[in-house]
Amino acid sequence: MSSRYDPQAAEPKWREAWQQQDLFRAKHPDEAGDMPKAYILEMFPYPSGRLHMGHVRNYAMGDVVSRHKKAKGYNVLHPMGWDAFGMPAENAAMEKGVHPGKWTYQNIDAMKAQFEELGLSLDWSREFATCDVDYYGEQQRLFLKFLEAGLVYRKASKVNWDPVDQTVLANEQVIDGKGWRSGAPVEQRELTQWFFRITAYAQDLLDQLTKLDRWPDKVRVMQENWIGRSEGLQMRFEWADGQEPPEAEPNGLEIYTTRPDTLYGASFIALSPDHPLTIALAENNSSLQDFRQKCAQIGTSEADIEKAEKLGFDTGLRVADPVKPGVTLPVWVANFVLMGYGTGAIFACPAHDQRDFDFARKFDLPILPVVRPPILVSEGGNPGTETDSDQDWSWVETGSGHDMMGAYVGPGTIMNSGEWDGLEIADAKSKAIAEMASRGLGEGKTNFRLRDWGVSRQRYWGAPIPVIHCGDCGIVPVPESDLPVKLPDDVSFEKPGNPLEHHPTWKNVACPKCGKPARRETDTLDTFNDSSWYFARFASVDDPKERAYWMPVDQYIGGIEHAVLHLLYSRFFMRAMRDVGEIDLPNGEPFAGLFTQGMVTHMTYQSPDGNWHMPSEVESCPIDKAGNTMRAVIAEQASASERFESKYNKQTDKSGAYLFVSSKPTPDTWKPHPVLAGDVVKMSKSKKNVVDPKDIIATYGADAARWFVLSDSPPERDVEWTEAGVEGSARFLQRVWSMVQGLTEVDSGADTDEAAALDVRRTAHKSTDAIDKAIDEFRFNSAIAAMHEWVNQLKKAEGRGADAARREAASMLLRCLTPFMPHVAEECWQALGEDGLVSAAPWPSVDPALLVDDTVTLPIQVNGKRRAEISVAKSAAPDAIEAQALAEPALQSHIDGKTIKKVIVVPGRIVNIVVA
Ligand code: ANZ
Ligand code: ZN
Repeated sequence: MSSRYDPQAAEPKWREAWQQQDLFRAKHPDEAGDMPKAYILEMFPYPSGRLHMGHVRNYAMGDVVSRHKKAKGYNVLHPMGWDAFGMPAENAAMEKGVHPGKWTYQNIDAMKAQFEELGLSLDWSREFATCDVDYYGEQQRLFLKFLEAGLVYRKASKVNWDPVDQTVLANEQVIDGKGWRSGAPVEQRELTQWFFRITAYAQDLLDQLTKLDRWPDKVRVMQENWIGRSEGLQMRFEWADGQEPPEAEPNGLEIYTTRPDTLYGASFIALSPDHPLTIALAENNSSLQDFRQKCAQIGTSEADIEKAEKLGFDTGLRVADPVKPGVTLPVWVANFVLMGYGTGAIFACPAHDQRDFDFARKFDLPILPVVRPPILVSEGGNPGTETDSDQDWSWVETGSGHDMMGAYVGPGTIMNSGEWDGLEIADAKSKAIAEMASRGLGEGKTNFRLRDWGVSRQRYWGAPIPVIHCGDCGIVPVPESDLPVKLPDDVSFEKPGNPLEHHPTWKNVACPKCGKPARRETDTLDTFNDSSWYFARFASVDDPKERAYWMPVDQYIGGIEHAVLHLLYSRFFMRAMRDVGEIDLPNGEPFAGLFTQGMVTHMTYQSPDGNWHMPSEVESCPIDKAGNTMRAVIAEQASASERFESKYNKQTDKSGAYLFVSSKPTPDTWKPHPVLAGDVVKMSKSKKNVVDPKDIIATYGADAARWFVLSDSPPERDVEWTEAGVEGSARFLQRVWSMVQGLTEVDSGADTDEAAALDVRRTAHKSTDAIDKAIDEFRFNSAIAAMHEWVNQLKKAEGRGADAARREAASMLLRCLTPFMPHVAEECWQALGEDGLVSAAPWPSVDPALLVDDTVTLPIQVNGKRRAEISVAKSAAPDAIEAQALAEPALQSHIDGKTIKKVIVVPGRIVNIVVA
């Protein structure tokens, strides 16, 4: 029998065996009997055409969980599909002239082949791509149901418009105010678009977060902030005496504030550039028009606006200060006030809001502090706060905003505010709200930061929005019998803009209501729609009972980058589907458990000329202590890189080897030269620090790759890919194989050394138990560490008369290894002569009696001095303990040649020996 395990031969063979037995097909609820269900899902991939290491880690984790659950007797659903709509396919069409559909399906084929090589326990029978007509047709049907239920509507809204590509850009596609592809300055445009009413569920989405106890806290916090519930005051600032009320706002200005306690610190009113009053005033005021134009050149995202320089325009209008009789405040237009939040107008309190502060400093407006920080007197005698004592706090005493270095946004009590002085902030808020309400100026109001979800995209490669625009009937839903609205195949990407819009005939249809010529909607749905319910489709295509059985997903695994959008949209979608009778999911929560895994990182390599190099192009060159080998190499290359020599000379990797670019991969273009080993960062194409899973699988096999990405760090943290690491994994595989080989050759009769056998058995049961728990708790690296130790112990026990116990332990070990390295586990399982496939075997049962230690350690004293200790069975009789103690080698020098007068055994505690 061969002594080496050959992954290249073994891996395909076992995958074939699994497939033949259809091992990973989820059972229909009717066949599942009383098996509990487990729906395990990793975020489905975008079919870029290539598997990367991040995928390997993500899907290896899901596979560990799935295989473990299966072994524990669960009916497991572990499906896979493709998130297939989106811009990259259209970019490929524009760049390479290939149809987006063709490009996508080719990529799916290529990636599926790579996926299969990983040996994942997937139920491929449920596979689909979101660009399949069946799938997006169903999505259109859901859209129409939402429309009917009032969960979808159309409104004009601001978008980022790329004037060159003639398309709407997502906020993330605007980089420094420019389109990410065209580089053209982005314009803000008003466009009528489709929206999903996610805000209808804002409170529920927030409330239910607290019940998602198997979600990471950080994701819950991010969603909470994104939803952004705030309680405040909405109130009217009336026009000042003598101020002619402008026509657009005859009764004053409505503002929203979360800090009504700071009303005495109000210094001006700020309107959004898109506030109706601003727009009305700009009609007869060209400089205000110009100002609005200037503001429109900043992106529409809050982050962009936050970063932008403060711009202001004084309208000359004045309102009455609501708390200071006779005082009036100026009305400005400010670029940092958004129209989409609150009322699009604020009162500014520069002393206690940083944006207001920056604005006031720039335009020389008053800064009036009204909150007194909780003061501590520090050693130097200066007042300070509990949080920060080396600030200049003189403004607290002088009451002058001129002395402030920045806005004070911390806790405190109210000052400079008439009757409110001395109140805590919270109490002052309530008092302010009550006062304004009693004067009929306003009332308490809850606001959410969450906006309705704009789902229109002026693109081709997405699900067409299934409505028709009729000149007479308005918006007419496509009748259900006419669904799906298919994308036309014959499209051109030559012209900029939406190919559906350019298509010569596609949009011309008869109105389903009146039969007159009408026009199809040419917007397609944001691809986040596709990923908002795919998991429900996996659960069942059309059987509501089966869908209800599988949902929610018990364990969802994916990247933290999806903490808000995807994970929030999915929560909305399930509520909307539930409310239109499309899913039986009472709490509307799609994912009962969520795990966000860390990334795979790699060291970066850069040449003196600044070029990045792939790890496969870099060789580390070991040197002797005198540095001879390396010196020779560097000397040879000195002309090319002399200037950098001293710097690059010192570059070594972890093992102390020098690094330089090898001439291996492309001998004609590369000349060996030293490279700089840089930071360890997420694998990315731009820094070329990527390792192709394909190469790794070809060299080491899928098991070694899977094992390595799970072994080195806790799964929520990043893991650094190293060649040495994956080599170590490959060695471990061989170690397991040789350990099993050792067992197939021994005659495993009865054990001759009972103590050794017990030891082996105890480790087996303890390890199984620990691995079981570690998998349940997403501590895969701990499980792996336990398996390493276990294998060591089994190796050590070789030839010690415990072969039967070792054989039994190996059988348990293989079942624990299966979720991690399923191929080699099968090969070993077969070699051991076990029945069937280990992938189908149940999780080893653990004998609780073997989990508890039944030995105790007893100290031995000789004439009152502690001299040694022994390990004895808990149940050992005093006679036996005495005999063992006296035989203890470490004791002999203390009792040799002496008379033993007395031995006192206190079972479970101590042994006392009295000698003379
Ligand atoms: C007065 C004030 C005084 C404010 C103070 C803050 C501090 P959150 O908590 O996020 O809801 N605001 C209101 N509407 C706005 C808009 N459309 N664009 C920009 N800013 C707006 O934030 C609410 C606070 O943000 C409000 O409270 C308002 O400024 C500002 F010491 O009012 B505040
Ligand atoms: Zn009509």
